Amino acid sequence: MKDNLFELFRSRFPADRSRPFIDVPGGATLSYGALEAATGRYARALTDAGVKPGERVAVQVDKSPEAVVLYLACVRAGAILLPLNTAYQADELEYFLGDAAPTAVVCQPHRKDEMTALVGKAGIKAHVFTLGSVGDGTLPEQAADKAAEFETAKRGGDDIAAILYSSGTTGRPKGAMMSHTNLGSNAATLHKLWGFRPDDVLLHCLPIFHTHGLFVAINCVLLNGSAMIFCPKFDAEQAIALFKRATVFMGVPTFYTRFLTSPNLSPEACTSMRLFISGSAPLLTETFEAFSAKTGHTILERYGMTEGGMFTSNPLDGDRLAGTVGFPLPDVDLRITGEDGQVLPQGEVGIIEVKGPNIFKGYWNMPEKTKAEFTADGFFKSGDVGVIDARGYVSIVGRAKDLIISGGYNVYPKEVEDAIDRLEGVVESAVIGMPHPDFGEAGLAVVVTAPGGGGLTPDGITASLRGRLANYKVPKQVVLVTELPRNAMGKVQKNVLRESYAALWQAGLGKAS
Ligand code: MLC
Repeated sequence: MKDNLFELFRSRFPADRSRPFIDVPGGATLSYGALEAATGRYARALTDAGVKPGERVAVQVDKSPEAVVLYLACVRAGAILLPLNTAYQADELEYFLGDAAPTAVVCQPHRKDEMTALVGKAGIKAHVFTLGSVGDGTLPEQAADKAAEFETAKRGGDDIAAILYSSGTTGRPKGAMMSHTNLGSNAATLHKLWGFRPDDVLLHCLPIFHTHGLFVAINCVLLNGSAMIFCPKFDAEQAIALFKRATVFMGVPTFYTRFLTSPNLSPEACTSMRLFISGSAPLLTETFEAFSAKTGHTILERYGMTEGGMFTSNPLDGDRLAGTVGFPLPDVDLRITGEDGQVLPQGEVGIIEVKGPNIFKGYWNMPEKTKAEFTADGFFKSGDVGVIDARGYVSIVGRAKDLIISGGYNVYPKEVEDAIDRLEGVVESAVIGMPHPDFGEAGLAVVVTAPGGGGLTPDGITASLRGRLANYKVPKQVVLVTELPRNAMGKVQKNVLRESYAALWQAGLGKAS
């Protein structure tokens, strides 16, 4: 039982269980005692619906204290949590359901019929629960009648606690399997490295269906047995007003650029804050410097990905350097390799490879893909291009894979291109990432239409994509062309497109928002 992540967390809960865990501004609060009881009830509701250890529970719900309870109830029941972005559309969901074959699905109340139909379409049998944003829905209703006592399921450290899906440069989205040890070890390392103190209060404004908001942020708080202020959605003004009640903040770079546009960001607003952390996308040096000038705080940038949580971090004590992601975590081996997989000397640019107790167990149902992503000696090939300087600081200098990071979300051009290419009247398309003042990068689609165009317009294409792809994947601009530039091998030259449209964007033809 002790290898079950829930028990690790429970061993760190405060002795006084009336101490707060979650505080929603203007809304609900949840103490550690209430958390303990509610996870027992939710775990019982899940197991009564037939969920057994090792089976999947797909969750697509709004951010709420109950959603956190559900995460921990899944872990406690030994089930595998499958968190899904609320922006995912029917086609995306059908694939995840079919691939992961969950025994239970928890969705927003207004999407119950749609989800039930998707379960049928995906050809699986799953109990559909609902959970709303204010603790409403069939799951909390049914859980209310259950006993709070629940014997935590026995799990080994290598058993899977969660599967997080990400798309890719080719083929179907892949589900990264994170074990109890993967999550627990990374949380323990970060908790120590970032110097969590008993009285810390984390201001939580991230979504909770991805690694950053779900695991990095919440797991540190749970290991600390302390409180978090839990905002349902990121709002820069609200967050700045809440700094005075908090000590630690974690955000994506877009959060910081939005703070910088506020007249209320000042040293006074941040007097109780001790640590600002940034990740999920590159933090521009301008943002780092402007934030320091406006608040006196040096943002701590760290680096990681879904397939292993965090890999590196700038130091808590010591120089936090702009443009770097700091040092490998104490329990993470990180190396830079060349094209033939040879390990490169310090100072040379190559692919970042990582190994450690946090690195995922592989992709769900994809042994071949898993094998391809690991080296013979067990390092995970991150696909990021980096370099290590003489002091040991790691910098990310590029990506080996075709990926756009928009507002902290990964968008794979291939997936968007496939969706565009399926539209009637489209011959082919190329999606490229363009610098964007708010989201860091945003997608631009360059589309070749059939002769006559079939009446397709950029707005029409955007509208068609909205129902098929999560909104953050929909390109911010679509341009129609007669052909795409290709090299001698017939491959589309995205670098040429980036160059041509960089000028177009700056000339104001592109919409920057
Ligand atoms: C929203 N939109 C986005 C977007 N977020 N478009 C591109 N990229 C995004 N990230 C869409 C909206 O749906 C809307 O479309 C339009 O853009 C404007 O929306 P908005 O109101 O300005 O956006 P908002 O709701 O405020 O959301 C922006 C945001 C959010 C930055 C707050 O994207 C966010 O919380 N990002 C955090 C992502 C995150 O947690 N990543 C962690 C991954 S884990 P329309 O069509 O309605 O006009 C990971 C590992 C690691 O990467 O290392 O951490």
